[in-house]
Order: sequence, then C-alpha cells, then structure tokens
Amino acid sequence: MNREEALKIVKPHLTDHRYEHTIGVTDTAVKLAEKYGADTYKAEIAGVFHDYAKFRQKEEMKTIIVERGMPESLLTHSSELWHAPVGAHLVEKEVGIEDLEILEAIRNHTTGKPGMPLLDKVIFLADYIEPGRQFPGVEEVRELANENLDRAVLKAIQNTIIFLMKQKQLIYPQTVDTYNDLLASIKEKGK
Ligand code: DGI
Ligand code: FE
Ligand code: FE
Repeated sequence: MNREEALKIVKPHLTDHRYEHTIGVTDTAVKLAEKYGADTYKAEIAGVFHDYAKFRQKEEMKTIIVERGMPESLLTHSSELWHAPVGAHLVEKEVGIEDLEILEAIRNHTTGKPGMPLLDKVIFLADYIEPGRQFPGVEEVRELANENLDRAVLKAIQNTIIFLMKQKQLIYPQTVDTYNDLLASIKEKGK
C-alpha cells in the first residue's frame, strides 16, 4: 500500500479538517523518521491511519474495548482516549494492516506508553507538532523536535498534563507513566 492508496482509504472516515491534520501528521512523521532513523514507510502509514477511528460512535468503541480485552479503565476516563486503541484494532481488521509496529504506534499515539519504541515517539510527536497545530507551547516543542526526540516528546506530554489539570480533567495513568519514564530516562542519560 502506498501513501495515495492509504489516504484514499482513510479519507471517508474523516472530516476535511481532520484529513488536513492527517496529512500534516504524515508529512511530519516522515521527516522525523528520516531525522531520527525510524522506518519512513511505517511512519507514513501510521501517520495516515493514526486517527482512523476518531469519528466512531462511542457505543461502538465501548463494545470493542470490552470485547477485545482492552483496559476497561479506559471507560472511566475521557472518551477522547478511545480512538487510539480502537483505531489500532480497526486498522488491522478493516484495512488489513498487520505490521505490529504500525499498529502499536497508532495504539499509543494519544497517551504514549513507558518504553515507547522509536516509531511510537515519532507518531506521538508528529501528532502534536504538525503544521496545523496552533496551541500555546507548540512552537517550543517544534524547536525541541529539531534537537532531541525524547525531550520534545517529554515536553509535549508535560504540556498535555498541565493543560488537562487546568481543565480539571482526569489524567490517564499511562500518560503519567509515560511522562515519568521519559523523564527518568533523560535524567539517566544526562548523568
Ligand atoms: O486525536 P487528536 O486530536 O489528533 O490528538 P490526540 O489523539 O493526541 O488526543 C486527543 C485528546 O486526548 C486531546 O484533546 C488530549 C486528550 N488526552 C491525552 N491524554 C489524556 C487526554 N485526556 C485525558 N482526559 N487524559 C489523558 O491522559
Ligand atoms: Fe488522535
Ligand atoms: Fe491526530
């Protein structure tokens, strides 16, 4: 499957705005993959499909989470988190993508995970800094992305946690675990 075929498959599942975002994520992911030595083809395909399930009905996503044995703690947290693991499942089932690294990057693109593989970091960061993103702090993360992948991912997660706290929203434990894991690993490397 090439980029054009992948985009054709994902387009009907997205709004125009989300499709533009998807193209931004895909292009950014390929650039980051080139810079940091990840597989550029996998970055491209994961970028195209990362928000595949964004507009599924909540009831459908809930059913998939329960039936497929995904963490049920997801259900007591924001439904914004659901499209990532549900997307990984649907991209495998409906699109036929079987590459575990691609599926993993889609699964972890919203919360990250401790010990994130390189491709997961690339997709997570691309989702945060693609050119269409405009929120406060994004420019600083874009600059960090030119220098240090881990520090950029850490800053993006830190910003997200601060934002969610200000909004009095629940923080999913895996998001905090990812933050701690990256911070510890950066401190370790700094020694
Ligand atoms: O799908 P996108 O909008 O491109 O971006 P995304 O998948 O990174 O994030 C979707 C939303 O999820 C975003 O508004 C931030 C939110 N989010 C990320 N981590 C957490 C979270 N929301 C809660 N409540 N808890 C989290 O840990
Ligand atoms: Fe998303
Ligand atoms: Fe996204």
